[in-house]
Amino acid sequence: FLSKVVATRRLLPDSQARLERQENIDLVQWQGDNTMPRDQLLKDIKGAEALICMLSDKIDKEVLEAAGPQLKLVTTLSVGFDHVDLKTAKEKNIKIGYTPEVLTDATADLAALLTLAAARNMKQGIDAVQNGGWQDWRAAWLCGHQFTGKTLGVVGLGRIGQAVAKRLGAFGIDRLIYWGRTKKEGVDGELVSMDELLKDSDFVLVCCPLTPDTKEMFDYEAFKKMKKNAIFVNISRGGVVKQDDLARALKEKLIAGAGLDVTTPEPLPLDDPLQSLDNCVVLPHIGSATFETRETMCGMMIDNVLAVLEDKAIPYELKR
Ligand code: 8YV
Repeated sequence: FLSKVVATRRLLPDSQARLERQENIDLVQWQGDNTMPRDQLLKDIKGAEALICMLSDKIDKEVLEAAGPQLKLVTTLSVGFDHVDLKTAKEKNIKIGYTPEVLTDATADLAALLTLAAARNMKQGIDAVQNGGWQDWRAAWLCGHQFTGKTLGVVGLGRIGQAVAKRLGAFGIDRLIYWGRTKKEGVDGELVSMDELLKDSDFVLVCCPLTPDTKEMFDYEAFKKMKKNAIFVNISRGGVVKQDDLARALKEKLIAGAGLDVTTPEPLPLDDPLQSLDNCVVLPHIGSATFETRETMCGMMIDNVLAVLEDKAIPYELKR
């Protein structure tokens, strides 16, 4: 007898093959390159025992109810879970699977890349080379900001935040300060107030989850408190930033630059004010996108599915 499993995407090759090999699974999988349309998900999820989903799928009450009472697991290809209605899932006794830890290095690498790119005017540099702006050499042309002796402020010094701090430490960062709910033991950094972090940091790195507390915490007032030479980097969720305020702050040169892997909405529309700012580097939410990491993440989702179908504890469960 077959268990229905819905996947809103294809997985990486090894994991895809493994999923297709499972003889006890009736796999219903979206094959398109784009996000599985919501009406399709609402239809397909009916009768499913497990759902394999991703960040761009909104797993709200309507989806969980459309599934029916046999749904046991929602497992997501992410460490973030702000796209899942945890409250309804709990009420319905649906387990949540996620992919912590394995994406720390890949995401921290990308955060370092974005910090460097924003600090060293990579967007203007590439544009100059490609569009004829590289004509002459001037001493001050495309000068950016160096790390040596500077202060790094991390908002949310969890696993990823610490891994980014380690990477940027190698570039000469002198002082690490952070803001968060708890003091981190064994970390060579200082827990400070948000005001202090904004005032003292040369690089502000956002690595915290999106919650009602962190929603739009970076607004015009926050950017106004930052240094004029500050570089703002966000690899968490677009929702922690009031994006129009960020665009305004960059335009008015309240801060020097920004590097973003996450925006609101995603994809970022071509006519969004951030697109035309040469001091804002935007990447399309690819923090965990390395072959190694994504294959591992896909494998974890399958481990979760196989466990739940055998009524076993799932190995990568979000404990609530
Ligand atoms: C996602 C992410 O995995 O893990 C997260 O929370 O934001 C990314 O690593 C990726 O966008 C696919 O959902």
